[in-house]
Amino acid sequence: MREAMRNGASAGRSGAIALLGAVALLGALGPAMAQTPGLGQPELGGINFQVAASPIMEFIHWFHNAFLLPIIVIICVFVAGLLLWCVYRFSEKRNPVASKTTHHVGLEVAWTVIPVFILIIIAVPSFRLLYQELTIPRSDLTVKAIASTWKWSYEYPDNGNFSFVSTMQSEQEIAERVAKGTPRSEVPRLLAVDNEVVVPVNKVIRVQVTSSDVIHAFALPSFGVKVDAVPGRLNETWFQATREGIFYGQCSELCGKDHAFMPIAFRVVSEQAFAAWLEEAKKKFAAADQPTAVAAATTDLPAAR
Ligand SMILES: [Cu+2]
Repeated sequence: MREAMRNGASAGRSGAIALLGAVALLGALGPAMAQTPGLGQPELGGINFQVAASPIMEFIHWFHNAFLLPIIVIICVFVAGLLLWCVYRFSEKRNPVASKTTHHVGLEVAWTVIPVFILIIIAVPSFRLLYQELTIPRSDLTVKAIASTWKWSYEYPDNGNFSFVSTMQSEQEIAERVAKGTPRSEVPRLLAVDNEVVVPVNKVIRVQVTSSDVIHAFALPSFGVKVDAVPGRLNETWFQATREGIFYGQCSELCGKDHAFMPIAFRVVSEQAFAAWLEEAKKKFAAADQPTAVAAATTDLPAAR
């Protein structure tokens, strides 16, 4: 891109157009470059969920932060207040003669019925969220994620059926990428990988998840996705990324000694950028897909004589 900008400055009208194009591309890449803290990766000292980048994660944010949290705060304050008031009001000093009351029908009905109503109120959005997580809409693209100790491989079954392995990068490899111009925020320690999964923005992505050895779990917090990777089973989940950028997740099932070192990296790009990447990836990863060539035997086996 820098080269395009340099050429653009030195050559006449077409150069100016190229320069404009490069500036436009820079502008388009802008949001992805300046990674919002907490978007697609954890932030230092963060206590909230990661920033939402899918409708499901927005629903999870609302359900937890705006719905459940106020309910549990009200209940906790009420119960703690009641306890403190009882300690104060019914101490031996203020209440020397204890009441002999053992039953109160009205109270007993109230403290049974009110919690039931609270649970029913919570159940309504809870089941709605579960339903939306588990019902996969018409998908535009399928990505198959296969876990193994301790890396992920990915397949694009409906887009050329190529596959590739994605492994965590060492700190030295990260330093090399930063030296080549990748923003530091895009390649966090213990999360950056060599081959990122690339998907288009605003499209429904169906993710099929399985494992080739032990149980792992596929999780991408900013998309609100977490599903077990079970050997011999094909689990499914989905997400619709609403913004471009790089999104990281980790294996979320204790799977063995390198459980902490098998990150998941999804890069969300525009539809055009995805089409361009797809063409390149088909060529790049096709070579790895070729069956291993075995030299034909030219001499008869001793047993065949
Ligand atoms: Cu694992």
